[in-house]
Amino acid sequence: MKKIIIATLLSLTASAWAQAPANVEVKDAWVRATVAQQKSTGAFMQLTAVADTRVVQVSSPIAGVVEIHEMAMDKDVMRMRAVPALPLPAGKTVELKPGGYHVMMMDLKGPVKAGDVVPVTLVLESKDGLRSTLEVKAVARPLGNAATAAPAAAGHSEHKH
Ligand SMILES: [Cu+2]
Repeated sequence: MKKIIIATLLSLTASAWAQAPANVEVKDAWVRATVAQQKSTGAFMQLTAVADTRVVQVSSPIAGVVEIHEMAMDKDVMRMRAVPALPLPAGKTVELKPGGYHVMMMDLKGPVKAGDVVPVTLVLESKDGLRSTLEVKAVARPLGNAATAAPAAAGHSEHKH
């Protein structure tokens, strides 16, 4: 009898712990590879939360400073700026992509080569303030085409004139 109670308690604990990381699904995580002397790059992914969640902090061992940025129009100029948190509304896929939200990695400790697997840690906060971490493995992709190399110049801004 005692054994059963302990087992039940253990499984409750396990599910409470598992709940937070499983709360957010990550798809297609990647980092833009760098060229020589480049000191910053971006990480991109698709995030889908089961319940309302916010990404409140991001870190990576390859970068000294990591921020969440958004690209936004400011008087006809596309600029990026740091946001304190990235909201992940329940059930809605939030896409971090060139030209939109991205994880900005600055003060890089070395070059990022295509094929490198870059660990990225997201700190998530639930609606009731509970925090958990989510480990993401982002694969570095080469600077291939203009769309990924120059997100600021591509896209909507050109159509507004
Ligand atoms: Cu940025």
